[in-house]
Amino acid sequence: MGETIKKSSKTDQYKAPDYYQLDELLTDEHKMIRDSVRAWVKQEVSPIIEQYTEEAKCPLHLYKQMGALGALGPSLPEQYGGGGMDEISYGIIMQELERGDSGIRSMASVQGSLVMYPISRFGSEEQKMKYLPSLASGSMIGCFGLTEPDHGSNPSGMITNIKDDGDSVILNGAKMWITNSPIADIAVVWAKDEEGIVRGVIVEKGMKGFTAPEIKGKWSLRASITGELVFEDVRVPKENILPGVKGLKGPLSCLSKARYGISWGAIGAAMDCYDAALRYSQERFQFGKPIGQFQLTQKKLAEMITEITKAQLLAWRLGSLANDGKATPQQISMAKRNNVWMALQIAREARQIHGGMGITNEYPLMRHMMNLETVLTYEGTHDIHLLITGMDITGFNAFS
Ligand code: TGC
Ligand code: FAD
Repeated sequence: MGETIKKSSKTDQYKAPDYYQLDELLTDEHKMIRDSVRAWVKQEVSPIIEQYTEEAKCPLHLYKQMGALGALGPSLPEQYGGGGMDEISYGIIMQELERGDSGIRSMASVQGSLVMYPISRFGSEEQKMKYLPSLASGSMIGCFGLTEPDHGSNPSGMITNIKDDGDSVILNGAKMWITNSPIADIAVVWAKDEEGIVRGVIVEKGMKGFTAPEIKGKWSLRASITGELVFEDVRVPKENILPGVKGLKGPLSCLSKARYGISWGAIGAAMDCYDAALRYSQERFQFGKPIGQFQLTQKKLAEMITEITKAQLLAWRLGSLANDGKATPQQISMAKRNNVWMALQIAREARQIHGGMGITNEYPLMRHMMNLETVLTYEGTHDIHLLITGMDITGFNAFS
């Protein structure tokens, strides 16, 4: 697992669409960050991603490179190795990574927003010093355990629990669908204490009674590794409990951070599909003409660029609100839901424009499409985000 696959010699011809001159909304620093991540994706991700996907392998060697790029925890404080960047920079980085592949963006999302963020925000000084610099550099890998076999959309029902035992707690339970779990050095695990209050616990690889088997057979996000977390009387020192938060708002605030990144990331996948379809429509001839001359192809392309542009504006405005500390979880839900759905529709339309060629690994369409099925479900499903918006505007809870 993780061994380097030879780079393909195929040239990545990607040209990012910017129909509404959104570049003018970005600072020179944003553009510099964007250009460096875009160039890295072209050089390091595009030449290997189809092969890693086909073989269902995680390109682990990219972690340290992403650390060096500043893609792990970009908007976290610099003091412990975070990037100290603003929220728009964080979003742009996720967009560029997911342009390469949703699995690569997932590697960065989990590490930055679901592992480094809770330690940075809720951890003790000792925990920050011990874990954050190694996580920021990519020399340590983390995972985030919230979902359980019987509690996905409803994490408040979790049964994973900790019981007091002197200087330690004893952890029991199981988590399911955990990105990175089989390769992670640490897991930020959410478990109920004896009063039924959700607490965050840092579990380290090698602790007795802790295993993390891989989940195989995924047709989506194949370049990202997923597994379980199983805890059988795992003794965890109390110093590994995150002292700064109690209750479900702990993990849910991490989700807000990661969902924000996904709302930008999905645009990257859509931009890649649109760009491939536009080029193909100019190069592919049928009935003696480029297929881009047919009105039905133009309808598809025109609708794609319209939806991408709307999503870009939504993400940019959300980023501005986030920079001012004003983005609400509900606004983040709307952007995650809209932009992931938009990207999935565009992947499907772009695949159609490519005809039969669209189902091959010569083009990124099926890979993005299959990946986006996961992105539509994780970090809160498409329907859960709709219900979050519904509750926000009506005041009525339709979850339960
Ligand atoms: P509810 O009563 O609404 O909330 C409990 C407490 O949390 C607060 N809160 C939030 N805080 C910050 N950010 C958010 N997004 C928040 N949402 C809620 C809330 O204010 C309350 O605080 P307090 O002080 O009153 O206690 O909780 P509920 O049990 O009714 O649940 C609501 C619901 C269904 C929306 C929520 O549980 C939910 O979002 N479910 C979806 C689960 C989910 O998204 N799981 C994701 C797992 S991680 C993952 O998928 C990683 S994939 C990563 C990758 O590979 O990239
Ligand atoms: P369920 O909650 O069982 O939902 C099934 C269906 O029922 C969905 O369509 C849902 O929308 C619908 N539904 C549920 N409740 C309601 C309701 N009240 N009203 C209407 N419809 C409803 N989790 C982590 O903790 N950490 C990770 O790193 C992580 N990585 C993941 C990686 C991958 C590849 C995948 C696939 C998942 C990952 N997840 C992770 C889990 C992910 O967050 C959950 O799959 C997701 O939250 C949905 O939970 P579920 O799969 O149990 O579906």
